[in-house]
Amino acid sequence: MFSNFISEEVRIIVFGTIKSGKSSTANNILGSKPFETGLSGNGKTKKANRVALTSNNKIVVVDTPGFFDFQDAIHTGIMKEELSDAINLVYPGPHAIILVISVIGFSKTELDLIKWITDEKKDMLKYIYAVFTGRDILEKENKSFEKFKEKLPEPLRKFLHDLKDRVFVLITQKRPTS
Ligand SMILES: Nc1nc2c(ncn2[C@@H]2O[C@H](COP(=O)(O)OP(=O)(O)OP(=O)(O)O)[C@@H](O)[C@H]2O)c(=O)[nH]1
Ligand SMILES: [Mg+2]
Repeated sequence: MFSNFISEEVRIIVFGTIKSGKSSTANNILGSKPFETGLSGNGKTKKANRVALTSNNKIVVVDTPGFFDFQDAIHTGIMKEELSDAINLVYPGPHAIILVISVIGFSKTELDLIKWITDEKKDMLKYIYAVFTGRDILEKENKSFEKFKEKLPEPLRKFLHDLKDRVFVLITQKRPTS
């Protein structure tokens, strides 16, 4: 398995807006399902959670609660609290911070978040990877990711362009209805 080829621990934080598919992405990376996923309720994931791949503990993934409204998350301090909780769980620091975005749930929250990262959290940028969940939904509509990207707001397209090859479009878990 992949984990047999890495000699050092790899520490990954998964974050993003509510219901974007963070826990599904985290499970996907680990190849098991330690994190609860689903559409019901106000946010399945309540606190930053750390799970290490059990075979040899070489992949550590921290799943985080989603935030619904970026301005609210900043003003109430939730954003800072969530991020510092997650960072504390990956001492001495993360190798990757995965920003999860759903192809169906894209909103102003993501735009605000990206602006915050690029303006105020530049030190985070070198760790950021973007994962779009819901590739199956694009496939169902016969839409390529390139076509999907054309419709995205300019700041997000620029952000993705600057990430270069650190952008992935995945099927992390199908919605129960599909
Ligand atoms: N069709 C489809 N559905 C997905 C995909 N990834 C996740 N989902 C669905 O999206 C819903 C939310 O997934 P979660 O992984 O729980 O999302 P989350 O961001 O962790 O949610 P919270 O912790 O509640 O913020 C679930 O019903 C998943 O089945 C995908 O690639 N395709
Ligand atoms: Mg979750």
